[in-house]
Amino acid sequence: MNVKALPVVEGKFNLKNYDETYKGFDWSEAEKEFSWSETGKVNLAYEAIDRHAETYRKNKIALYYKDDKRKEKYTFKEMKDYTNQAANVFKDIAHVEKGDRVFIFMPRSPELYFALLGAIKTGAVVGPLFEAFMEGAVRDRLEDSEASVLVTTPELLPRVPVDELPHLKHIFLVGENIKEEGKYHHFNKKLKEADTKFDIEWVDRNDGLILHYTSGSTGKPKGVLHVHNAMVQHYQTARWVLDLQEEDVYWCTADPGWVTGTSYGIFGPWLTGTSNVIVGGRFKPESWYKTLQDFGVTVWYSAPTAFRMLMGAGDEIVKRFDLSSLRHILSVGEPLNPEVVRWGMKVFNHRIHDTWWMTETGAQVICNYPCLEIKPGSMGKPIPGVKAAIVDDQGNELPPHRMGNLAIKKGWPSMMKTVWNNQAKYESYFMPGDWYVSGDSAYMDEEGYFWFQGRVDDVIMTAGERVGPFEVESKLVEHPAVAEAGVIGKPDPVRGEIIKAFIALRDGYDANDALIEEIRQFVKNGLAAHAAPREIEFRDKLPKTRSGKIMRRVLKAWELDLPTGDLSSMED
Ligand code: 6R9
Repeated sequence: MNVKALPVVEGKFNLKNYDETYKGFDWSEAEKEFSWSETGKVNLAYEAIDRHAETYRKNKIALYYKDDKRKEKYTFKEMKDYTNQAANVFKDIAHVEKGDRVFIFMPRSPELYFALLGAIKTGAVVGPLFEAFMEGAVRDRLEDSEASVLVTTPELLPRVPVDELPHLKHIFLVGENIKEEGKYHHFNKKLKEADTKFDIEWVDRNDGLILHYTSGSTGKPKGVLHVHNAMVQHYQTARWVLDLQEEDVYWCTADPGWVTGTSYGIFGPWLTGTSNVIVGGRFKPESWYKTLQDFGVTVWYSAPTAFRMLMGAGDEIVKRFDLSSLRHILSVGEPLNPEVVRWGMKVFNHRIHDTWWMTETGAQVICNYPCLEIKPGSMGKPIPGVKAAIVDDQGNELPPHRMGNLAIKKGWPSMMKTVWNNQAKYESYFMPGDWYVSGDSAYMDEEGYFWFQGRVDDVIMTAGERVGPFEVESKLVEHPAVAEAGVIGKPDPVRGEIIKAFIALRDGYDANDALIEEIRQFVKNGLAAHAAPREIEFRDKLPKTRSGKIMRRVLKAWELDLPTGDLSSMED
């Protein structure tokens, strides 16, 4: 393999002028960064790890890892060796070949990252699963993908119905003192014994890389397949949107079971040769602030639900930490409430940059950039090289300020390749005009900023007015008593639908009729009379996905006594 040294980052790839770049950008420029431009073949794991180990980044820290028990760090050279060892383990013991599915079901730990990248080096398609999945969820995914290899822990093994999964040939257990027998192997032991040299499986750009299962409102979860070519967009957005530069210390809080935890927890930061912080264990405000402080995190990517929890923990604890290293904060997964942006300005003195994308898009699509003004509440503008629009149900583009389907012109580099075993489902995403239809409802303003309104299914029609649940929820969380809010439309004989809000209160507030009335008035005065919830119900917690999304369809199903659909992605 003819290795090309990486260019020193001189800001060449960081976004300086959005409009100019948008006008002139061509993906072929970014594609030249990768080996296939010279050899025709590529492997993402090589581009993310090995190539750096062959340059001045060899002894740079690639991974800072921390949880309650472990604190470790690994250079790019060490990552190269460990991922080579993992690749050898898969190849020699499990005979993994290109295209085989290797699934990983375990909590975050360095071994998870060695396994995931090692499997990619063998040409396998990797499938990361949330550690919290129960047996049914694990079975559905391993069955549908026909995975032949699983990496898990002894603690999680009882949730894997091994006897019912005929394709599953090898199980690697991560931990200490593990008995090896038949198809069960001790991963750490095998890793230690394996060679640190490995002949990478060079693949085509459009060969399979990763399967992420996502839940829809109906049916079983679907396996969204991404290919190695996605790296072009991971890389480019890591520059433009994450704004990663040589000296950065980056922390993405997402688990690899969620697409954010791979595209931007693994691929984006390492394709750009960035020092990446990975933290295992549970969410605690103090320990999050301590992580930012102790590692000197400069770029931080998290989600609205986490920011709202930090906000709920109060401003005083922020002051106990030195967060002066922070320079760039981003959010994804749910609409970012303007109140949260204002809070971020107050406590961090930084704007939180919202980014919109989906499992299916594979990488960021509509974003706020360091070089662009932020309009709090807006998701920002499409990345250069990608066209986004609001279209009607026939695929016609709508003018500014009209609410409609958020759609993307087919053909961006990280677009899903297919839905596993379900080509019909894949095709159902597209509309005439080569539009990929996201299922989100939004509008664009006259300056080209996009404003999220809700999932198309969640948009409320009340007395002839279209109301996006997000607007109402954002107003609700501005009220000092409200920690979180989920808003649904409830069928009503007179108004078509009425707005019902489910609210979790902040500590120290009591649910009572006076508060209900006060909150209703607050929305009425702050937004519009028709947007004020006619019904408000208090709950200790709102139903959420493991990636922190409020599950409005579940609220609605509970309210109307309807089937809830697939709940495998729901938090306990
Ligand atoms: C990356 C990811 C996708 C759905 C998407 C939308 C919601 C994501 C958002 C956002 C408003 C944002 N979503 N980012 N909504 N503003 N910045 O989240 O992928 O788990 O597949 O979810 O999440 O509804 O359609 P995924």
